[in-house]
Amino acid sequence: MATVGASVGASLPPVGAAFAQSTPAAAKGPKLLEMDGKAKLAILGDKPLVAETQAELMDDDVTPTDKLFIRNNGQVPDVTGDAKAWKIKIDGEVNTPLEISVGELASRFPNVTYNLMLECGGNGRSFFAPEARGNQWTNGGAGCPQWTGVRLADVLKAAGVKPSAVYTGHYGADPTLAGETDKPTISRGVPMAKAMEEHTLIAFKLNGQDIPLIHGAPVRLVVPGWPASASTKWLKRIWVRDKEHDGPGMGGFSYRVPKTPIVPGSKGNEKDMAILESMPVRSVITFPADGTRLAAGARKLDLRGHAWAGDYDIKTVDISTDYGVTWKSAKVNPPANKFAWQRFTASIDLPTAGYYEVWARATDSKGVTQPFAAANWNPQGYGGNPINRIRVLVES
Ligand SMILES: Nc1nc2c(c(=O)[nH]1)N[C@H]1C(S)=C(S)[C@@H](COP(=O)(O)O)O[C@H]1N2
Ligand SMILES: [Mo]
Repeated sequence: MATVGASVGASLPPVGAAFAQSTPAAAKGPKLLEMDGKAKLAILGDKPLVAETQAELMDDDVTPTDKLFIRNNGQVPDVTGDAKAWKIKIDGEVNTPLEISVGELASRFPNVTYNLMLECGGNGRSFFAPEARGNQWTNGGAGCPQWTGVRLADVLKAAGVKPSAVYTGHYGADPTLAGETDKPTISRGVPMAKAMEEHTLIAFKLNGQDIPLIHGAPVRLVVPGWPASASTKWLKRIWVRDKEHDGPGMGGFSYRVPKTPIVPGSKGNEKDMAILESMPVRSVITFPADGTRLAAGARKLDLRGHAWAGDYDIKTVDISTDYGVTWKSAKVNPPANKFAWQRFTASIDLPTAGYYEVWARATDSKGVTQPFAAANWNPQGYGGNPINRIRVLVES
């Protein structure tokens, strides 16, 4: 196999230079995170803290805790005292409102462990042209760690969901950016069917350990496959609603995509937007890194990556080294469980020395494939999932 040497990213044209719209944030050289227990993730914002996982750090089958991306909307709350005594409330359209501690939760309901995707609704935003409002994620607002907790469905059943229940509303303990504690920083929810899905968890462990503070200690929701904004950290309350939830982050252009395509860069109409539910199909090449230089004579490249598709499985991943003229199928592994990402591997030929772009394109179990450029432009940039591209130089 070819040897992988130093990155030459800076000396090559940006990925997809042929695509005028694509200037990956990484090319600008992001500031790197310095935090105990965390890898040097790429900082996209520091107030609130937002950091994404570089593609080459997304290579593990199970995302290690230190490599999981971070997305806060407000401040990190003070979480002190006995984690097991932390209480969450279930109220609203239920027969018996519950106030239950993390300790009781873990002992009263079956504990389950799954590898579950957590993906920011804005993942891929940087691929939109013109630029959409918000953190300029490339593909690193996503990870697939192992979560342990109880099923939200079991807890809701114990409270007795009324026929009038339509939607959940989630509340965390984090103060707003301005430091207010009397109003929610963000409060999103999901339709009852998603709340009752067996992989939707109230989680208290991440990769077998207590959830670190930055990821929602001591207890958080994990609503896999949907925008992670519903996966409330520092969980305090689940309000079962008799209508679609209307907390901060539910209205306007937030986590919504146009029902009919709008002119890129236009204002759009709030009334023409629909809530983004299942996340779109995406692939990320995790090895080699973008900008890899291969030694002279290298004629093969064994690459690998992950692909996932919200509520759906990955059917195929195709690789091209000639700007999409020809494609070759990658090998795609089954997911560890539903809502886990899938490993793909491919051995590709590099017929001559020189410059290549390697493209990966995943297709999901509904037959939906990644577009060549971020499609369905929207003001806040959701659903940007163009084919993944890396640059490789074979020295002569
Ligand atoms: N309480 C609370 N929960 C939250 C958020 C937040 O700001 N406050 N951010 C959400 C968003 S937008 C994302 S993408 C995920 C990120 O989870 P992570 O930081 O553990 O990766 O948390 C979600 N849960
Ligand atoms: Mo997010």
